[in-house]
Parts: sequence; C-alpha cells; structure tokens
Amino acid sequence: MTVKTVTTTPIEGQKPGTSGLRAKTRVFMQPGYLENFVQSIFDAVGPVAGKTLVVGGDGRFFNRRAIQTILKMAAANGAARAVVGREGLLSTPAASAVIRHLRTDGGLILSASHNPGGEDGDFGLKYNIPAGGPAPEGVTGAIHANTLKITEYRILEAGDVDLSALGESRLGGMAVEVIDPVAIYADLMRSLFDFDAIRAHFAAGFRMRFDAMHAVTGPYARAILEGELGAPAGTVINAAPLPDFGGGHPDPNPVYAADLMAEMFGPDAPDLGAASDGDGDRNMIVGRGAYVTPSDSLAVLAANIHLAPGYSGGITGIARSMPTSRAADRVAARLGVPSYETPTGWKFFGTLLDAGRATICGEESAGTGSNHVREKDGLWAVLLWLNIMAATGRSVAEILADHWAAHGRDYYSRHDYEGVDKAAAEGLMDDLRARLASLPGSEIEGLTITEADDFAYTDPVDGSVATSQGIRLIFGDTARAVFRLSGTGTVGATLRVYLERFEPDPARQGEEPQAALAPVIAAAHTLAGIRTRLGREA
Ligand code: VG1
Ligand code: CO
Repeated sequence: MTVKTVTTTPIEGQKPGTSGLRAKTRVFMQPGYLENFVQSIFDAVGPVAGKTLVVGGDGRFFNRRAIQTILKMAAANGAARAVVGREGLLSTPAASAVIRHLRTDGGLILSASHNPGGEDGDFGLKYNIPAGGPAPEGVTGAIHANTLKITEYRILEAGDVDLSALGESRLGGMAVEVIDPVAIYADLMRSLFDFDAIRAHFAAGFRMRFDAMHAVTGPYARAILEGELGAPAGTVINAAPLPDFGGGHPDPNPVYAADLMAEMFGPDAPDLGAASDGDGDRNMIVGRGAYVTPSDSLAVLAANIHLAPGYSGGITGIARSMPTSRAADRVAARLGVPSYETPTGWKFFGTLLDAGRATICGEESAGTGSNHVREKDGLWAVLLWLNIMAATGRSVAEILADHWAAHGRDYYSRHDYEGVDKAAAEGLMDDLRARLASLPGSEIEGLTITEADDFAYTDPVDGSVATSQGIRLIFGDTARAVFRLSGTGTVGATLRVYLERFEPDPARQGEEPQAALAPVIAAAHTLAGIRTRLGREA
C-alpha cells in the first residue's frame, strides 16, 4: 500500500454554508471535488497525524464511496484511527455523541440533512470539532481558504475497508474500528430519560407513530422505541435507510410528512406522532389533532425538562436561533434563567453549551437539543416529549393549551420562497437593508415598527462576531417579521420569511395560524414587495 500525492487545482464554490458544504451529488462525485474538500479540512484542523476521527453519514447515495475515499485520505495523512458506523451509518447526533464519548479529535459527517438524496439529489460533508459540534466559523473559514489554494491531496492506494462487520481492521498505518451506530447513543438516552415510566406508559396502551422517512433514524428509533421501550412493532414506519430516501423528501414538516399528518388528524389517531430528517437531527411533533410548531416545542420542552431525570436539577439558560419565536424567551423569564438569541445554525450554540450558559437550545426549523451532545437531536426531542407525557399523563393538545394559558401563545409560521432568482432575492434583501434606519416608528397594517435591523451577533463566550444574519422587523412585543436567505440550498436562492404574533388572551389562542398572522404577513409583503420582486404569489 503506497501513499499517492495527487496534484490538483482549486474548485470553485467549496464554501461551507449554514451546515457544512452542500452540493448536488453529481458535483460531489466529480473527480477531485470530495478529495479537495477533505484535504482542505485536514490541512485546516491538522496535522491529522496521530489523530482519531469519527466518520459516518446518513446513508444517502454516495455515502459509502465517499467514506472509503475519506478513510484512504485519513490514512495517507497519518491518522492513527478512524471510528466508523457500521455500513457507514451514523446519525448526526449519534456522531456527536461518539466524538464526545470516545474523546476523539473530531469527525466528518456526510449528509445534506433534509435535502433530497440520490444521484440527482444533494450530498454534503461537514467537520465537527472534538467537543462534538459543527466547526465554528473560524474553522470553516480556514477550510474554505484552503480550498482556494490547494495544490495536492494525499490518498492511500488500497482496497476498500469492509464496513459491514463490527470490529477492527487496518488500512495502511491506520486502525479502522467499525462500531454499532446505535449503542453509544442509546446508552446516552437511557441516562437522560425515565425509560421505566415511558415503558409503563406504552404498556398501559399509549400509542405512537414514528416516521423515519427512510432516513438514518430508522435503526435508532426501532432499537429504542420498539426494542427498549416496548412500543409495538410497526410503531416506527419507513425504518430502513435508503440511498434515495425512497424517493421522498426527508424533511419532517406537515408538507413532506403528509401521511403522518393525515393519520394524526384522522379517526383513531395515535397519541403521539413524530418524524425526523435525513440525518436525524430534526424532529416533528404532532399530537392527536394538534401540530406543534418547533418554536412551541422548544418552549414546552424547556418549561418541562425538569421532569426528565437527566435534567432534574433544572436548566442554566435557553438559547434559540434568531428567527425562532420568542416563546422560549418567555419560559426563560418565568424560570429566571438567561435566554440567548443566536444566528441560524447549530454551530452558534456550541460555546454557550460548552460554557454551561445554556442547557437547551432550539431552532424554528425543527431542531431541538441540549448539552448532552453538540448537535440538534431529533430522537432526543421525541423521547423528552414521551417522558413529559408519561410523567404528566397529559395529551399533546392539553400540554400545549396549558403552556399557552400560562405563557401566552406565539402564533408562528415560516413562508419559504424556494428556488427563486438569486439576484432578485438579494435585491429584495439589499433594498430592505437600505431602508432599515427609516422604518422605526412607522405604522403598517395596524402594527408599529419599534426596531428594524440586520441581525449581528457577538458571541458572549469567545467574542466572535457574525454579521448580516437576517433582517428583523420588530413590532414591540406584539409581532415580528424576519427575512433571511437560506444557506443550505444548492440551486438558486431561497427566501425565508419568518412570522410571529403574540396572543396573551387564552380566549383567542385557538385561531388558525395563517389567519392569526394575517396582519404580520400583509406587513411583510408590503414592506419587502415580495410579489413584485420575486414574481411569486406564495
Ligand atoms: C436550515 C435551517 C437552519 C438549520 C440548517 C441546518 O438552514 O433554517 O435552522 O440549522 O438548515 O439544518 P438555512 O440556511 O437553509 O435556513 V440540517 O437538519 O439541514 O443540518
Ligand atoms: Co438535519
């Protein structure tokens, strides 16, 4: 086996976005594309010599081939050991758990998350630091800088490693250890939640449906929900991870998890419905006839997390991404703990979690998690809901109603304008930005703008600064509209418009969200000129 040094030239567009580098699978498969990016990571975080790296992905098309290439490159760069999930599988939260539990030097996670997979779908790769979380901007910036000046990469000329059997083998000078992708993660979950109470709840007839969307969470949900907690076989559906996610869109929301929604709103609905995304870090929660927005889920979980044994001591703080509704802030205020508003993307929660300033974090995009790992964690959120339901005996609808009665309801919705013209979307943002200073004080659709800014964030722990993280139009405590361009798409641009309105009166908390938000939606449209600029009605 010899180490080959291959001459290469920089490839345009290898700039990590909200969560690593994402591109069309066919682009990732082009000769040198993956290799350039991997060598750029190794050079940014290296020297890799002597280190232990965790490698795994969500099982999408190209996952196995890419892992073989990464292993050969890690060996050629002198890594001591690679820890790989069997068949190349590791959910994103499980990868974070493994990185932390084995005290490794970080890992490479292969996923484009909720983006469709397959040869014509998307692929992605990101580096996670030894604390288990996504690389912070300083590191992703260094990786990107390397991609612009790379001249060569190193790879071992060797046969493929057998990833189907547990155990250790050698690849040149590097040890490769194939692990059960579920075990370390399942141990962690058992240490946090009251499995006995949940088991008793299932035994007493509690019913749930978990849609794994043919993505990576299937084996985890099967092992934990059906295997350990005694949920009947068939509770987990679409449980086999498929390279193209069965042709579906592994994004757990009411649109893409339509079958689950129909079941939960139909006759004989189970008590709890849940789904997770391609790489297992997102979650959807829906009760019988009651969909829970991710922003509400974060608030409810934060308010009730002390019911789970792993959090019985309470929490130190709550962090939410800026576009996530202010419902979590109300819980923090009630509990007397600080709340933090960070830019979009889990990498911004890492310092707060490491410093013990926040215990629970969440994003409106169906991501919730805690200090147990450094990624958002879909199944963790589902288990916490289960723990709360088992401990209180309340239904999802009752838990929501109780929460709103106590804290008020933040009606919430996100409107995505997907695949729009990039220049038009940037023009809309630029124009809004240019008018920000003149907006406060103006009244629109019966709402008064109290603040308007381009969100900037100074990390309270390490002082790092992130600017231009989205435009906020704040209407006092009453409402908010936020505009952002997506950083995970692979074609054109996606404009995200986040809308919320606060309703303290329990008698008015049962409205249909789009109707309740109508004035905020109208204000957002008028101020940004969405229809004329993007040529889109919806
Ligand atoms: C989206 C979400 C963001 C999330 C990111 C990665 O980013 O809005 O909240 O952190 O995806 O999640 P963007 O830039 O497209 O808005 V995942 O599950 O795709 O790793
Ligand atoms: Co994801």
